[in-house]
Amino acid sequence: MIAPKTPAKNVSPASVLQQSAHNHLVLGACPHDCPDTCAIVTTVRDGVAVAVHGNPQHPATAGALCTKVSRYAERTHHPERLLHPMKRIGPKGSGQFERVTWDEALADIAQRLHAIAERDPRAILPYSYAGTMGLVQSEGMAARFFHRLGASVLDRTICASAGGDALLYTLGGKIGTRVADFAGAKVIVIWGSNSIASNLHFWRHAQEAKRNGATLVCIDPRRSETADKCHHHLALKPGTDTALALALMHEWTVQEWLDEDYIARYTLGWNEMPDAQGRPRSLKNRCLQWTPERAAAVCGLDAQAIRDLARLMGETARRNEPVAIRLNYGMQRVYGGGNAVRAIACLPALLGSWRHASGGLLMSSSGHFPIQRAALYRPDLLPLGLAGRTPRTINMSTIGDALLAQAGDAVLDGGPPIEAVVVYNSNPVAVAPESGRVVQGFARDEVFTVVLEHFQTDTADYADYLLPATTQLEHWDIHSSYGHTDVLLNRPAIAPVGESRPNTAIFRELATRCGFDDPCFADDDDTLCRSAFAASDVDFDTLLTQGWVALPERYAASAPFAVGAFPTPSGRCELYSERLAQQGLDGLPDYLPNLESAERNPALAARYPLAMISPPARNFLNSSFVNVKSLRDIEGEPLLEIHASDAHARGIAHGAMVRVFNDRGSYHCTAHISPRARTGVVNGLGVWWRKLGPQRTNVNEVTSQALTDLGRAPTFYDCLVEVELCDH
Ligand SMILES: Nc1nc2c(c(=O)[nH]1)N[C@H]1C(S)=C(S)[C@@H](COP(=O)(O)OP(=O)(O)OC[C@H]3O[C@@H](n4cnc5c(=O)[nH]c(N)nc54)[C@H](O)[C@@H]3O)O[C@H]1N2
Ligand SMILES: Nc1nc2c(c(=O)[nH]1)N[C@H]1C(S)=C(S)[C@@H](COP(=O)(O)OP(=O)(O)OC[C@H]3O[C@@H](n4cnc5c(=O)[nH]c(N)nc54)[C@H](O)[C@@H]3O)O[C@H]1N2
Ligand code: SF4
Ligand SMILES: [Mo]
Repeated sequence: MIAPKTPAKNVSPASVLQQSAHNHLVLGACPHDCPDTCAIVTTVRDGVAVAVHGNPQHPATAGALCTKVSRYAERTHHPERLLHPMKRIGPKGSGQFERVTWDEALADIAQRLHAIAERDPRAILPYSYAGTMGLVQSEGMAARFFHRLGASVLDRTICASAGGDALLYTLGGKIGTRVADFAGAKVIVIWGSNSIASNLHFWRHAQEAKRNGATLVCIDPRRSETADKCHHHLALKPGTDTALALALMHEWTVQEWLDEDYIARYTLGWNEMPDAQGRPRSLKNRCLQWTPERAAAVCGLDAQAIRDLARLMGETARRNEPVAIRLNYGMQRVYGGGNAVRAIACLPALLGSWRHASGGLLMSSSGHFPIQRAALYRPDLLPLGLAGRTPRTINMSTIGDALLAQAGDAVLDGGPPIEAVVVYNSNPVAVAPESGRVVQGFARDEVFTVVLEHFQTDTADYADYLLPATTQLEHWDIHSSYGHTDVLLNRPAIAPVGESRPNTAIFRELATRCGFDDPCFADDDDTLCRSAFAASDVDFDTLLTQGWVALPERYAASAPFAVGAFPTPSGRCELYSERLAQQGLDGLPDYLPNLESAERNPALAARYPLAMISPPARNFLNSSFVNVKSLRDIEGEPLLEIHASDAHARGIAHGAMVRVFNDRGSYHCTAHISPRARTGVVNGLGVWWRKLGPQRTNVNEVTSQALTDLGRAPTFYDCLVEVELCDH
């Protein structure tokens, strides 16, 4: 274990916890893919983590963790934790393994990867996502190793790249309203986000605003736990957010609620003339085509509800009071998701909401962090392994097709078939779209598969080698956030469980065994943690003693766009994006119907008339925690929420087992006739482990590998299905 260069001070952050002779407290960070990035305090007794609490001294955490992570000790000391390296003995996918030594496993893996790399390293694919968000245990050593090898580069699109690109083209980056500033807003629109389930610490600030008289509005096809607690809920059809946003602009224009001064000074594309090709460059002209009636028909809403929302936002802004939007990822998991985020990201500029610290919009705060990515991940090493070949990129969202593709196929970026895949921090067999193809791909004997995991997940079943990884309680890491603007340090609280090793240690060892002697492979985790923010004035000693440190003001100012200064090429909020136009795309946001919709594909909609969305269940985090019994007991079983009229039309009673299907596949779950579902839309809550669901399937059997308009992201919520009662 690595010792910190500065000895830890005896920290006692806990007014809620008593440090005693038997207990000691260790400061850490929640590693999960969640905007809140909580500071955690682990109580350790006799080498065992007995409890995990929120750090009361970290303002963003305020001493509270969500239910899931409150069970982190249970997850860490779970009886099914992987304790030893294992090698496959049964057929691929059977999950049958025998114990081997680390030496045996690493020697064989290094030898096999090296042999492939000598022929063509692009045939090796690292597959990882956000099992841990830590900058070090995610890609710290892994990226260096795969770059040096010359392996395929993974396009990490599965979650946020449609919205991320949209924000980049509109605002210039993932920058926004500070989360704590929402407490001062007068109107908060929670758009495509179930904050109570997935962003609890934002909800605290929204509650405070509500107590101070703010009006809360939720825009979500599902009547979520958050919608229950807002003053107004607009349950639009999935994938129609752009139409709603354009109708809001329409109303603000005709009612003269716009902030013409802000628009003139700090935006581009509101009033302009057509460009050289004659394409319109005026968002004003476009939105004037979107009356509330037209949008209402598209969205499945009342025109009056749209007018009321426009009035609420418009009049509040005219009174010079802050209107804030909490935008999240719900609406970007459809074909037009990038355009939807672009349209919504234009709204605060039109009302001049950015003038207020408590106005504006927050989607992700990750762009505030000055992470030293080049030093940490060493992309400069990539050409070394390639011996004159061009590197290639594989999109993680089409992993099913990629594993099954032939040499030269587009999904392989024109390169060779995949011969080896190394999975860490991810569970693609459960979470990637169109599971039928994903499972078929991972089942191929020709694909040498290594999985680094805490548990024997659905993906782990397909491993040739399954390697036990440490959890957050057992390793060092450093964290940025996509909800707040603090840096957090995570210290190991206990020794690695069993023979588990940090991801970094495993890739460091593989690098050595492949003969890579670049000095960067000798960096220990302490060095990696320190290098993440090395060039900025994030004070590491404060991190060691306090566990977190706020980013210096120059990176994380309140009211970032009060006087424009958008980090776009024009320095303005780009309602019209010349960069998009140059790619041959529409420079203005427009409504793009779902690929799977009556508008675009009436024949498909006739066969599969229900739109399915699959937002996460509150007590799971993607597919993590599904195997923690106390949390699974709360969720019960895989559910499909369905409106009473849609259920009755199909003879489906509450609690019945149903089959959800389309041309891609089918899965079984229990129907819940629920007011949370609107007519025509079913909610298949995710993401269960396949092997813990009925018939060993989950919701991704029916989702598609089609990609979004921007950002090459998946379209999980652009998915037509039919539902029928099961025979048994
Ligand atoms: N408890 C819990 N927390 C999580 C996660 C988890 O799995 N469980 N996952 C984490 C991850 S990886 C992420 S990316 C974030 C996601 O964070 P959010 O994007 O806030 O995700 P959700 O809470 O699922 O909210 C998405 C909401 O969008 C709605 N929605 C679906 N389609 C549409 C649409 O077309 N338009 C609109 N307006 N709304 C739509 C869904 O019904 C859902 O309520 O949450 C993180 N936090
Ligand atoms: N139908 C549908 N599918 C979805 C979504 C949806 O809304 N609907 N959401 C999508 C989204 S937003 C996302 S982000 C993806 C998430 O997909 P993933 O990033 O794959 O997330 P998880 O399913 O949580 O799997 C993470 C795995 O990493 C492991 N892990 C955690 N920490 C470590 C570590 O330190 N080392 C190693 N080696 N392993 C570790 C965990 O045990 C867990 O099995 O899923 C997507 N899939
Ligand atoms: S999952 Fe989110 S809310 Fe829960 S402890 Fe982690 S950062 Fe906090
Ligand atoms: Mo995500």
